[in-house]
Amino acid sequence: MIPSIAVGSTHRHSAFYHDILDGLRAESKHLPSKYFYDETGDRLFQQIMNCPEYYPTRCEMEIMQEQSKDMARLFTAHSPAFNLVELGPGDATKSWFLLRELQRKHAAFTYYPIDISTNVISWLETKLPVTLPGIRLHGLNGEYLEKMQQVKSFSPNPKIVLFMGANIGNMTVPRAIQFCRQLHDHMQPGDLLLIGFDLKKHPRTILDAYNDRQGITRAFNLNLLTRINRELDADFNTDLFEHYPTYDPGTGACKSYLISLADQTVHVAGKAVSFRENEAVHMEISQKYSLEETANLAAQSGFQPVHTFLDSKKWFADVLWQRLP
Ligand code: AVJ
Repeated sequence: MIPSIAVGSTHRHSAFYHDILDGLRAESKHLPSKYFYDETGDRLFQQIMNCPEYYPTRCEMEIMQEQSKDMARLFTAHSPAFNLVELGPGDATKSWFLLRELQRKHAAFTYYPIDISTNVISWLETKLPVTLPGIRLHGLNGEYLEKMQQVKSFSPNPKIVLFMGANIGNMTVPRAIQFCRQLHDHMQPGDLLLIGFDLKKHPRTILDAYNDRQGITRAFNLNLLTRINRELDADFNTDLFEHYPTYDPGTGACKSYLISLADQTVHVAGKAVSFRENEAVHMEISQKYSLEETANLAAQSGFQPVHTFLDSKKWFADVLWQRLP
């Protein structure tokens, strides 16, 4: 029998299709937050970063504005010539301060931003040479680890890897350990890694950051349902799901859920998915760390902490690690 070419067949093999349906069919329903970032999601995230309640971006920006000089000093002392690899640079507004300091010091480095979005890479390749004339820049479009491997074939120089913006928070702690071990395996002994962590602080401050009064974070979560409707021929009614952010100060896990407000059946690419009233769909984790916990993560993944850069409120840390042999 030849399988019939049914409605939705164009989606059948996409990773998006499989990830969404697997998540919705699981015992505890979940949707991967990496899919938040379509065009609308990118715009909503920009708006979140401007919300009064969403502090992490401003804290890390302060670190980069105030301490890039110290960072650049540590980097150039480490190696006269190096490859500066940035994972998920966004518009590089934060790393820009570091790049400028490195240029001022006439450091011999090539900047390799790695991003899954072609837009991000082409934007950086057009814009950065304007404000940072003479920058040696080689954008790479694709998966982090795969592209890191490729950097080695371009240049044998030591690597300094940046993974900022608390993006590591979107992994559970076990996943973060696994990811840092993979980074370790893609680096050489002595190479440096700078990771941004959102730190534990008053639980109310954290919860408010994911529950802004303007409802932008709510829209950010619901937008994934709209994206699924558009790209997978689904029929979610976003009015029947409620944004429910949580923060557990014990574990440091900040999790967002969508709660079904009714017994309902939704169709995704022709497949029926049922929700009970009050059933939760886990959307995103933004894990918070203490400084001790970041040091434990380093120890468990083959790195030695070298330096900690904190903002004035001590709400955010960019930690510098060195890869052990
Ligand atoms: C981009 C992953 C750091 O988890 O704080 C912001 C994304 N989600 N508000 C975060 C996000 C809801 C953000 N990161």
